[in-house]
Amino acid sequence: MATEIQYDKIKTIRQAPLEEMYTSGHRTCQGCESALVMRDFAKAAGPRTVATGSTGCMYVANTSYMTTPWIIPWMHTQLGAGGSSAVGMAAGLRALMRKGKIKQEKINVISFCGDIGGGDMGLSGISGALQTDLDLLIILYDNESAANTDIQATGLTTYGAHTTFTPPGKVHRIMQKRWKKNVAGMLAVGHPTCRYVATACATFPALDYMNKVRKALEIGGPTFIHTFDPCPKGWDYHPRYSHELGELGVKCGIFPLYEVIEGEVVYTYDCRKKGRIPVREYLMKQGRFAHLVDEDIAYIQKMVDEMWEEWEIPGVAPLKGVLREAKKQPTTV
Ligand SMILES: Cc1ncc(C[n+]2csc(CCOP(=O)(O)OP(=O)(O)O)c2C)c(N)n1
Ligand code: SF4
Ligand SMILES: [Mg+2]
Repeated sequence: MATEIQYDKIKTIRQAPLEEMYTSGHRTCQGCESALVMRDFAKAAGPRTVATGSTGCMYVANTSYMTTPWIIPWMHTQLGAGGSSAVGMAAGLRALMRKGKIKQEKINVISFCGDIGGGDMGLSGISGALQTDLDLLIILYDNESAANTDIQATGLTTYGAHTTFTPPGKVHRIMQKRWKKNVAGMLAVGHPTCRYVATACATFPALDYMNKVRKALEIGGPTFIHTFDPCPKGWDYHPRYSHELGELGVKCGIFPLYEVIEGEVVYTYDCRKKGRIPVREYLMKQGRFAHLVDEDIAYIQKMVDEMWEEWEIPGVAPLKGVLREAKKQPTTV
C-alpha cells in the first residue's frame, strides 16, 4: 500500500491561493508552460520560500533589463549548478537557524533548472543534492531543448524532433536520433536518500502539479519533480494549444506521470488502466515533427508501447525482467 502523505492538498481550484508569488514583469513567450511551472510552484509553496534558478529561459526571460516577476527571494545560479546552489541555500539557512541568527521556522528551498541545465550539465550536482539530509526541492522544467539559446537539442529532446542542432535534411531526415533520457526514473532508482520523486505537467490533470509541490515540501528532505513543458516557440505550434499538448503528451503515454514515495510507484495517469491515444495525435500537432513519415511515427509508437507493456516498472525502470541463470562455463584443465 502506498504511504498516505498528510499535506495541505488543494482539492478544487477555489482552494488555490489567490496570492501570486510570480507575477507580471517577465518576458516569456505567450503560452510558455515553463513560466506556468514557475508561477504554480511559487503559488503552491507560498511566501516563506526562497528560490534559486539556473541559466535558461526561466532566468533570462524572467529578469531582463532590471525587471522581475519574483515576489519571493530568488537567486540566479550557473547553468549546471541547480543542485549545488540548492545545497548551499538549504545548508546556509540551517546554519543560520542553528546559530540563532534567524528564527527557527520552515523556509522552503526550491531550485529550478532546465533540461540542459539539470538533465545534462547539472546532473551530478542534483545527484549530490539528493544524497544530503537537507530540505530542498529541485524542479527540472523540461521544454525539451536549450530554448533560451534558440532551441538546440538536449539529452531530453524527443526522438526525431527538428531543432537548430538537428535540422532534417535530404540525406538524413532524422537528425535527433537519441531516445529521451529518463532523468526522473534514474534519480528515483539510484538515490535512496531522496524522499520523493515525481513527474508532472503544469496543466494536466488540473492542480496535480501544485499538489505535488506541496507534497514534496511537506515530506521534506531532498525531493525532485520533473515537469513536462510544451514550448510554443521550440515545439512550433500556436500558443493557444499549450494545455492541449501537455494533455495529449500524457494521454499518449510518451511522458508518464507518477510519484515515487518510499520505493512505491503511484501512477497519476495510469495508461495501463486508462488506455493510450496514438502518439501521432500528439506529434502531428507540432511543427518540430512535421517532417516525420509513417515509419518514424511507428518507431516512436513502438518505443512507447514497449515502455508501457514490457518495462518492469513502466516509465521508471526500463528493465524487462531477471536474467536467466548464466550458462555453466566449461572448465579447462
Ligand atoms: C556553462 C555554460 N554553457 C553554456 C551557456 C549558454 N546557455 C545559456 S542558457 C542555455 C540553454 C539552457 O537550456 P535549458 O537548461 O534547457 O533551459 P531553457 O533555456 O530551455 O529554459 C545555454 C546553453 C551558459 N550560460 N553556461
Ligand atoms: S522559448 Fe519556450 S521555454 Fe522559452 S520563454 Fe518561450 S515558450 Fe517559454
Ligand atoms: Mg530547456
